Amino acid sequence: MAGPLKSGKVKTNINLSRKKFAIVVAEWNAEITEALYSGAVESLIKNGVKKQNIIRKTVPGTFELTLGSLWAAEDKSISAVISLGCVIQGDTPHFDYICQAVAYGITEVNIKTKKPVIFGVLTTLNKQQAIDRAGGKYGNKGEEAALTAISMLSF
Ligand code: DLZ
Repeated sequence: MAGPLKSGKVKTNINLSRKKFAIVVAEWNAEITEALYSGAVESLIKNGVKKQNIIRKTVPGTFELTLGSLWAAEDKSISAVISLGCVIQGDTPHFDYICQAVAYGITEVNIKTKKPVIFGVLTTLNKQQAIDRAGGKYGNKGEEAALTAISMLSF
């Protein structure tokens, strides 16, 4: 995995067994987003999060991650939200609109709720690039997003 979180475990002095996480999963490209979800869950558990403290929410597509993540973050019991989606470029500019909207939307949710809302969205040119980043040769974006959530809670 690129970035600072290579070991799969985050050094933290917070008690993760008491923290509750929401994972919001987009259904579009489900084969990929389910792999991201598994990576995120495994990573949270490996770092001491209790299975019953991981709440899954599903939205239709990546565009809907913004509102779904806002709803999840508004729940007072939730410490951090992990937003998972996969947008694969097609023949029209739709890709650009969805990617821009969700990146901006998730940023807004972070600011509005003052909670870590992690951008676990793959934006790829083709399906193979997505497979490579959903448990393939370039790691798992879901795992990376989970580690980022824990890092942010340790701020
Ligand atoms: C419409 C659409 C398209 C073309 N591609 C994707 C995609 O690659 N990944 C994804 O998560 N969602 C896609 N969507 C659906 C939109 O995110 C959204 O659900 C619809 O535009 C309805 O708001």
